[in-house]
Amino acid sequence: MTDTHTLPVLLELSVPGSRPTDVDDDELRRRYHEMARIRAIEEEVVDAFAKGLIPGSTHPSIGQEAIPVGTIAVLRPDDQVLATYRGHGEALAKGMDPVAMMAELMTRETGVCKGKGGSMHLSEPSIGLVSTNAIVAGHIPMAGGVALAAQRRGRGQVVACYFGDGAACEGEFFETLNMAQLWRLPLVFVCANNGFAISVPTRLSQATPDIADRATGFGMANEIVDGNDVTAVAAAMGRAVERARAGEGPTLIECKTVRWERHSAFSAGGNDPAEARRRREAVDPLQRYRRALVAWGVADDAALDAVDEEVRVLAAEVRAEAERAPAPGPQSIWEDVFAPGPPR
Ligand SMILES: Cc1ncc(C[n+]2csc(CCOP(=O)(O)OP(=O)(O)O)c2C)c(N)n1
Repeated sequence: MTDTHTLPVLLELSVPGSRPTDVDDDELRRRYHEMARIRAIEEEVVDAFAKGLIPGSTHPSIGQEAIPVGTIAVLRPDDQVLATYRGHGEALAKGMDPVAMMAELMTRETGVCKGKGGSMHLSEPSIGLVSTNAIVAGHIPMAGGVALAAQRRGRGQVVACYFGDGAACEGEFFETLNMAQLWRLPLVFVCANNGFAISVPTRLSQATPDIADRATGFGMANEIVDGNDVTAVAAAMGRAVERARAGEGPTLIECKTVRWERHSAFSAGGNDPAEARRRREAVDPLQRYRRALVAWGVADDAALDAVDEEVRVLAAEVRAEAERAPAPGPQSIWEDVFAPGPPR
């Protein structure tokens, strides 16, 4: 079978594109900083996992940073987000404190969920990060419910729901698309099509090359973007959010991207991790955006090198602080649960 599934543009072929006219220089530079910060923190996560500091598993979003940063850049603080186990980027971009996130990954008492959620179950409703979720597609109908509640509140809030190509094969995905369109919910479906569901390439699991097409069957607006181009992602999200706030209903945005070398930091190897790394680096969203900022005269290489260094230092500090945090005490198993306390 021929692989007709489109991929992000290779760095060597990419041209910077035009500078967005509706965004000032500070915001353009902030987006680079944000992508670099997520990358640096994720690299610490991978290293901390390898050293046994993160129980369970963890799913890096390295190489997919343009998706959370580009989409959340156009959201309001009171908009809401639901993401997957590969959701550290969304959590950070939505405003989660990185130390509280890292402490959660290390299941420490100071974690954002007091160490009870771990890497795959982050939640901080006060910043609009409703949840990340380990069940593939399980959060998609939940996002439909959150969007229905937002619609009923009538404050113009929008909900963004992130998921992968594998999730787009689940029945819940189709059911939610149908009801979201029927009820014109203020919901943006953001599919990070990174070409793989664990070990299964999309060409062996998807009947059609483009996931965005599935929205057409429900009469829903949809777009395909190069998910490694933060500017293109933000522009598509801007259109979707405008539509949602205007009461015109949901949009499905398919962001074509490339996965980190393995499904998770726990998975052994995979097909060829070195080849996967080369593929990812060839379409790196950070390098791509760096070129654009330099071409537009918004920043120079020296300034961007300084950002890279600043976030490396910050990420190391984040990790060190999380490592110093205590583990939850045994009494905490009786806290934050619906079941009654210990037998007396
Ligand atoms: C309902 C359900 N089925 C299977 C799994 C096991 N599983 C975990 S991640 C994953 C792959 C999902 O791939 P995709 O949606 O493309 O997201 P990606 O991991 O590539 O970001 C699977 C099958 C699960 N967690 N939940």
